[in-house]
Amino acid sequence: MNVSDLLVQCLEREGVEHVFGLPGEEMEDLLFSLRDSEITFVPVRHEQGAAFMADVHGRLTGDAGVCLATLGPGATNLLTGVADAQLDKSPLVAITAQGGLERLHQESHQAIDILRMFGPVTKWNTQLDSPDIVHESVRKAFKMAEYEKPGATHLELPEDVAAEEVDTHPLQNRGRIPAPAPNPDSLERLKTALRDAQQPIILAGNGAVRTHAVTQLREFVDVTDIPVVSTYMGKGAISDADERSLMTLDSGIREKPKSVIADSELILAIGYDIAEHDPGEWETEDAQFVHIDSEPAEVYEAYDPDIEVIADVGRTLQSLVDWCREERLSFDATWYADARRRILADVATEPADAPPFTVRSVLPVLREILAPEDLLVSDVGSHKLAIAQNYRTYEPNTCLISNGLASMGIAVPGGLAADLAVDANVVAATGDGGFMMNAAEIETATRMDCEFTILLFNDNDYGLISDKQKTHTGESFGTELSNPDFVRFAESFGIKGYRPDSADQLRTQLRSAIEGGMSLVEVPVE
Ligand SMILES: Cc1ncc(C[n+]2csc(CCOP(=O)(O)OP(=O)(O)O)c2C)c(N)n1
Ligand SMILES: [Mg+2]
Repeated sequence: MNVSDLLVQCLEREGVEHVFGLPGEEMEDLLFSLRDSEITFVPVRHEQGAAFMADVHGRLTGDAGVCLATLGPGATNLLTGVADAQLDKSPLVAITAQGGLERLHQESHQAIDILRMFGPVTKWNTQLDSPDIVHESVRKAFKMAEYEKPGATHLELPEDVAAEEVDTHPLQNRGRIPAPAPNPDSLERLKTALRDAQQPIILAGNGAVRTHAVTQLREFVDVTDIPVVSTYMGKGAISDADERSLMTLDSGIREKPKSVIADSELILAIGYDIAEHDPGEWETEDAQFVHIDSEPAEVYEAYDPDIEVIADVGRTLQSLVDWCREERLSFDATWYADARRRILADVATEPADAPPFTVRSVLPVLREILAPEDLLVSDVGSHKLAIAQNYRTYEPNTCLISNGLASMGIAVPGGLAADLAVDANVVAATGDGGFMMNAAEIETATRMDCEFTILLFNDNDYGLISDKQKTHTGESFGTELSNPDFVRFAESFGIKGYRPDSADQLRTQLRSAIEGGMSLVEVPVE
């Protein structure tokens, strides 16, 4: 057995089903080891696509997604998706090839310091410079990627080491390590704060969904009537059909530009990271923050929690549920009723009779077609803001938004990975800009027999950037685009292409697209 065989055996032992990657000659041994394994190797069209696929797989399943690239340009192309996983707290293991150890001290073909380059965008990385460390290093890469808070790790495999003989065996994945129970003193302080509160509010972040605390969160809300506002990445923590849901931090702000969070004096931030949404924008002034999470809060003047309960989020919430039941503690549900009405009115925007439509007006149509457990993956741009604010989400992990690194280009590869991971309809919503970055992965999707729908909001513009420029200066520059005929572009990949000409067609074509196979719906937007 050589090192490549062992590495692949280690991946099998971790339960890996897909490796997303793009080959290079320095990883020949590894490719043949993959060929002879239970794992499906998914060749992609750009390494960034592979990393986004692994990123979305990790976010949806909690099991690290694996992506593979060659040395030099392969590794540099992979970097953005790896950084995305790291800032979105999504477990991912990146593997890159490297030239043989005998030439790494020199300037040599395609050799760059990949280890150093990946260092700042991973929790941990190492070079597999000896056959004897491979089994431990792979186990460590998965263990570190998957435990709270999850993120990216990276292994570099030099070509000569890959071919060496080895006789160690994969180490066993012993399962998730439970986080500790909440500290009684912190919990007491939190109870006191709750007892004194008039209008508490819950801010549900990425970690509320990621740590599977949703059941306890919903029970806590049922018992107390405390309203929930989520971050973009916390969408679905509570169902938006629930009267206590105030959707996301920016929902309804078009009518009343201050978030509802500003009306509360006690903000219970659950699984929230400041990378998701800047507390500096909240105008919360004298409000008291409680940070309920698996790690202490980042230090930031605008987010300086009085109380931090650092423990398993679900267990903390369960303790609160039990205590609130005993105490019969519940809160006034009238103070946020207006905000909920305002948000729902905004969400109900109807599409115009003919294009151009607006993203917001398409979302209720989409919501009608998709079942609660169906999945929407958003790209990054002005369409993302509309989706974050106005797309009603009923279940966790059914509206995936990247809001840590917030990189354009995630939707098509993300849609592919989601389609492989879940048994539900998948829609990848994207702008024309982000779509063209990784549109080539449509070919990967058809080759993998995927069946998802690309919902392309076309404004022939880097819309979010021109919107912001216009808000600041009244004009825009450097954002206008021209595009291919997207319907014919889709058809050239052998998938169905649609471009609705009326509100009726928007409904019927979107339904046909979602119910049919792989498809693209271009929606002209303002
Ligand atoms: C990789 C990357 N490059 C640049 C940006 C900055 N950026 C954010 S949104 C945006 C425009 C997105 O345009 P498009 O995909 O057409 O979506 P729209 O805003 O028009 O809905 C840009 C350039 C980014 N977030 N990611
Ligand atoms: Mg655009």
